[in-house]
Amino acid sequence: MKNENVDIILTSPPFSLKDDFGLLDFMGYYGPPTNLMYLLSSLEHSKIKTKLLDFSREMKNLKYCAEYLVSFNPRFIAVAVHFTFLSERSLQLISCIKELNSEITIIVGGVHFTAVPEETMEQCPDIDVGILGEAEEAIVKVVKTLQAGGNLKEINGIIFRVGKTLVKIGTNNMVENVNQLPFPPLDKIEYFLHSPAIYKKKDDIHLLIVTARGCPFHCTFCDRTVLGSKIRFYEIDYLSRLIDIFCTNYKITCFEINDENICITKKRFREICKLLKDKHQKYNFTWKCSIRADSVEPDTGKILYDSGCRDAIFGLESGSKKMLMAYNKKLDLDELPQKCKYIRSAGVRVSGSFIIGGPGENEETISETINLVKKTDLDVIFVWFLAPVPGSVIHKNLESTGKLIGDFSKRTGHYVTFIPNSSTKEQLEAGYKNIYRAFYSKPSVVYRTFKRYGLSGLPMFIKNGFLYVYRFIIKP
Ligand code: B12
Ligand code: SF4
Repeated sequence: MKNENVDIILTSPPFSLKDDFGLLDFMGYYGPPTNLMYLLSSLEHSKIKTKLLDFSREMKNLKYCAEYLVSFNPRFIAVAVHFTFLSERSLQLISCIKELNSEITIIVGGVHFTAVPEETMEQCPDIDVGILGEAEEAIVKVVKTLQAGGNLKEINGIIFRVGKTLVKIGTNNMVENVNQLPFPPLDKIEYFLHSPAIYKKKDDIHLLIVTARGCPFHCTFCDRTVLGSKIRFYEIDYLSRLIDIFCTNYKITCFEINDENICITKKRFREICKLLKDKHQKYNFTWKCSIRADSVEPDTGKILYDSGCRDAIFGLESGSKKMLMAYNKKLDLDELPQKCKYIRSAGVRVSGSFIIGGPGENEETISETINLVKKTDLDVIFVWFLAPVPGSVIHKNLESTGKLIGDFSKRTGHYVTFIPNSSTKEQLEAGYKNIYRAFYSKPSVVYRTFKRYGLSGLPMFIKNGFLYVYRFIIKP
C-alpha cells in the first residue's frame, strides 16, 4: 500500500500509437490528457487531494494499472470514458479495479459517456456514478457529497444507481463562466508538455490550450454533446495571465490552440491574434490552430503570421460537393485555392484534413477529393476514415446509410469501421491511400516536407519517408 494520502485518482487506460494512428503510427504522438487536467485543477482548488495517473503512454496491461491505482487506497477513482475508441478498455479497467477492491467508488465521465450514459452504465455495473457534460463543478460536488454522507439527488447532471435502478438527475453540465475556472496546477504540468513527432526537435516544448468552448456549426460527423453550440470565450485577461505563467515557468516554444474554430467571430479572432502577437514578441513562441476556410479573408494570413502563427489547419473533409452536403459542411470549394493563397503567401503553412467513407461516398466522390488535393496548394494533408461516434448525426442514421464493422476500439479514423451503401471496404482503403499518394507525390510537397524537417531532422525525414513509401505505395 502506498503511503500517500489521496482522496481521488483521475485516470485513463493505456493505448499504443498503433491503436490511435494506425498506418501512420510513426508520425503519431501522445497528447496530454487535457480533459483530466481540467478536473485536476478544480478538485485541487477545492482542497480535495487528487492524483492524476494517465497510463496512455505506459503500455502496461490493465491488471497492472488497476493494481497500481488500488495501491494508493483512494476512496474514489475517476476513469475517463472519453474517446469512443478507448471506451471499452476504460470499462475493463473499471472491472479490474472493482475486482481488487469493491469499496472504491468509481466515477466516470467524458465525451463518449455523455453521449450514451444509460447504455454505458448498463454495460458496466461496476460504475457507481456518471457525470454528464463538463464536469469541473459536478465532480467536486459528487466527491464532497459522498465524503459527507449526503444525497446525490441534489447534484445536477449526474447518473447513479439506487439498487438496480438508474437515476438520472437534470441535464448535462455546462460551465457558464469559464473564466471562473482555476488554472491547471502548474507544479504538475511538466509531465504533460509534449512534442508532436512530426515537428519533433529536442528543445521543442508544446502545450495545448483552448480560448473558447462550444461551436455554432453542426457537422454531421461531430459529437457536440459535451461542448454544445453555445460559445463561451475565455477573457483576454485570463488567457494573458495563463500564457505569462506558462511561458515564464516552462519556456513554451509552441502553443497548439485547440479551439474547434479560432475564427468564430471576426472581432474575437482579431482580439486573440493581438494578444498572441504581444506574447509572441515577448516570449518568442510560435502557435498553430484550426480555422474554417470560409472565414479566411485577404488579410487573415498576415494577421496570423504577425502574431506568431506558423501552422493553420483547414477541416476540408472532401473535394465533393455531394459529400460536403452529407457532412453539413458549408464550404465553397471554388474559393479554396484563393483562401489557401491568402494564408500561405503570408508564410503560414496550411494543412488540410479530409474524411473518407461518409454516407454516399463512391469512386467518383473519392476522385473529386484526389483532384482537390492535387490542385490545392496545401503543405500537409491528413485523411481519416469516417469513424461514427455516438452523439453525432451520422451515428444516429447509420442503419439507413450503411453498416458498421468492428468494435469501438477501431473508431480512431485510421481503419474502415463504416461501409456506406455506396462503397466497399476495398474501395475505401484504396481511396485512402490514393488521396495520400496523389498529394505526397507532388514535387512541391516533397520539397516543402523536406524543408520542414530541416537538416537536423534529416534522419527522421528519411525514416518517415521510407515507412510512408513502404506502407502507402509498396505494400498492397
Ligand atoms: C483538444 C482536442 C484534442 C486534443 C486533446 C485531447 C484530450 N485529451 O482531450 C488532441 C489533439 C490530443 C486530440 C486528439 C484526439 N481527439 Co480530440 N478533441 C479535442 C477537442 C477539439 C477539444 C477538447 C477540449 O479541449 N475540450 C474542452 C474540455 C473542457 O472538454 P472535454 O475535454 O470534453 O472534458 C470535459 C468533459 O468531457 C468531462 N470529462 C472528460 N473526461 C472525463 C473523465 C471523468 C472521469 C469525468 C468525471 C469527466 C470527464 O469533463 C471535462 C471537463 O469539463 C474535442 C472537440 C469536442 N467537441 O470535445 C475533440 C474530441 C474530444 N476529439 C475527438 C477524437 C476522435 C480525437 C482522436 C481520437 C482523433 C484521432 N483519431 O487521433 C484523438 C485521440 C488522442 C488521444 N487519445 O488523446 C472526438 C471524440 C469523439 C469520441 N466520442 O471519441 C472529439 C469530441 C471531436 C469530435 N468532434 O468528434 N483531441
Ligand atoms: S467539425 Fe468543427 S466546425 Fe464542425 S461542428 Fe464540429 S467543431 Fe464545429
